[in-house]
Amino acid sequence: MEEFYINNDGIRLHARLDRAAEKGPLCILIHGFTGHMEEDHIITAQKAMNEAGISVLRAEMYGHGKSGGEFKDHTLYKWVTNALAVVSYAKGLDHVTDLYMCGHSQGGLLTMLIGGMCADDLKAILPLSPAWMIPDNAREGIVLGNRFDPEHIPEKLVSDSWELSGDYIRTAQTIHVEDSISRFKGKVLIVHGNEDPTVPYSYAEKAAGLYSDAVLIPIHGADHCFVGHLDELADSIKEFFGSGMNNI
Ligand code: FER
Repeated sequence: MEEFYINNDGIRLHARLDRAAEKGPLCILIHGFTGHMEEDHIITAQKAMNEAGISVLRAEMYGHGKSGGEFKDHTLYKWVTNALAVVSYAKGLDHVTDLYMCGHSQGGLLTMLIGGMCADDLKAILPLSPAWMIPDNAREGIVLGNRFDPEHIPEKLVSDSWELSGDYIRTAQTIHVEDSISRFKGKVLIVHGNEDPTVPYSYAEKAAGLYSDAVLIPIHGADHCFVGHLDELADSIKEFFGSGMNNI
């Protein structure tokens, strides 16, 4: 494992690279809202990909883990800018052939957005429990179950465990994920627990229907982070890379 920082216009993005081969494919892997790269479901995804012969570049986004920026100041726009820097870094690595991107929850939404922006760079994307209702919720005046007036966005949003700037909402309200979905023509693997209390499973079904080449693997009885179902998450990923990707 190599540990380093990727510079994104002065913001240091903490990264870890786990190589699977001398030369070969690489998957970028991103955590969710309040998450980081050492969470059980992130490590499970990393190990499954390594076992499938794919190197993994985990990176932490603005305001998360050991990366720069404060949590309260993060926005999806900042994460998009960060992720583009990570894609650019990965494209510059000599040992990388095909490039993939995977992310959990808000990182899954990010993966869908970057899929639309880097459609020619990414051979496949793997949104895990992707939180792509965030922009819809922001327009409706809901953030993680907390209500606000969507036409008069407060200066800050506060819950028991986090505080966010109103800019998080202002930017999220302008994002229309369907546009990103329609731009990505490669293979998509969506893995989602059908008892996820954070992101409705129906969003996974909707995304799978909208992508031109998507597989949806439901994990029965699993919650948002696949607690107690990590083996099934690993198997879904290994199966996708083992059989699915060889057919391209
Ligand atoms: C929300 C629902 C889910 C939200 C964020 C999430 C900020 C993200 C969850 C995650 O990444 O685990 O309303 O608003």
